[in-house]
Amino acid sequence: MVSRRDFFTGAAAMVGAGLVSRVGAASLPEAPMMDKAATQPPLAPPNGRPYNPVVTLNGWSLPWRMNNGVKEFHLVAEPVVREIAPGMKANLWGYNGQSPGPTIEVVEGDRVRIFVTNKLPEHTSVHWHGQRLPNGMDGVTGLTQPFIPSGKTFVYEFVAKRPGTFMYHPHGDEMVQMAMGMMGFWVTHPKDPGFMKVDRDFVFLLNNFDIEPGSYTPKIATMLEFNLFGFNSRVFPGIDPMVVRQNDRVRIRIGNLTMTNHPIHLHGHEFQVTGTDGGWTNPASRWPEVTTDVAVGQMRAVEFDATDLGDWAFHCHKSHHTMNAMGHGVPTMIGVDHRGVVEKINKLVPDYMVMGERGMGDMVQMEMPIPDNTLPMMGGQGPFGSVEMGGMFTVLKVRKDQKRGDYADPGWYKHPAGTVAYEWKGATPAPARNRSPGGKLMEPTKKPANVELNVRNPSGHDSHH
Ligand SMILES: [Cu+2]
Repeated sequence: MVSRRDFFTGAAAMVGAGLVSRVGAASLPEAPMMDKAATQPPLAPPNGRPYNPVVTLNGWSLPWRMNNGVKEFHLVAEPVVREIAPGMKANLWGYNGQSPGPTIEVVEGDRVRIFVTNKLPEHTSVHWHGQRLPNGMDGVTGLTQPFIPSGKTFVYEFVAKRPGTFMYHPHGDEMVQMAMGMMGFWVTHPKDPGFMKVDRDFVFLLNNFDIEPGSYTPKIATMLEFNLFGFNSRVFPGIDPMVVRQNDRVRIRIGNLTMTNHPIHLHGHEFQVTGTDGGWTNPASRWPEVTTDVAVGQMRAVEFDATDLGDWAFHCHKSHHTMNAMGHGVPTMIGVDHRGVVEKINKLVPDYMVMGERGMGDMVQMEMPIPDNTLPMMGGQGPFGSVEMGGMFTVLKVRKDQKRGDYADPGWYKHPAGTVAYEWKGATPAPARNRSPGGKLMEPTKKPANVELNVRNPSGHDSHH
């Protein structure tokens, strides 16, 4: 990666040498690249109006060049290799070395000029999702601009009028380009850095991919049957924790460019939705929640005071979305006793294993061999064993002695003695049970015929995520 220091020194040198003309740019701004999927520290603004920078989960913010009061960014659309989690890489399309692209941070009222170089094998465009801008800067191929041909650079320029939470993505061959990971986050900070100030401001996009175990490239025609669900093109256990100091005011901003909605759930704290795609919510309109649904194309900002110490799960509440590729499309074997069969099969196939007759948790413990370049369907080693999660899952770590501005992982929470669920070792008499079959149900008018229906989806897949 081009370090920020090199970038700014270079930019300053260029300005000093008079290489940047007074009107517009005589040269392209440098395009910083990122080759890591780790969360980068917040990018403190070196010039321009002050603001409180965000932290992009498993991502970074794009440095800019200041040119006569205009913030100039350079995005390069290109094929990238993204580590989805340790043990799995994917061939995606993205911007400046990664997918998603870098977060762009500007301040309300900033004039912004974005150079977009297309290094993809096909044409593209960039739509600045949610922004108020001149129609011709809206990035819709064919409707508001010609497409950006492969190998060409286009310039977008507008004033970031409305503060809030935004996204960017192509608007031309969207089905392919978004399935390949082309998207990025955008934050327009308020002019007054004290407005709705928080101590930590995390941002990320929701993603879905369909990548066959053992392969590297997403299937682009998949409409609903995705097998990998992520935060910023990472899946658990590859998603970094959100580390905060106790009593920090925390904001988490989420953008959804997947094909379905995601009910995002936080443990141990209540939050309020303080921002949507349309701006900040009116304080009188807010109510407390522990789960908020983020629909397709929407952005949500949630806020809370991190009062309670611990390692708190933070995840999508659709259970298929906290599971990786191998867990989808397996038959239900619960309650099927194959012990006798297994012995017979084992004589023929020594490695044969019964899958999931007592649920699928056992399969995590077995650490079954899996194909190259895929991930266990669920896992992630916690202090008490496997977390049995995948996909859209991470941990909010609230610590008393985490220093202000320190995002380093403090390790696992050390629970005070007597505060962890424990095994009951006393007598276990039979519990009381309600034996009434129907309670106070009304009698059916006609008795149903005594027919048992066995419905099975012929594809073996669940098509309702
Ligand atoms: Cu989800």
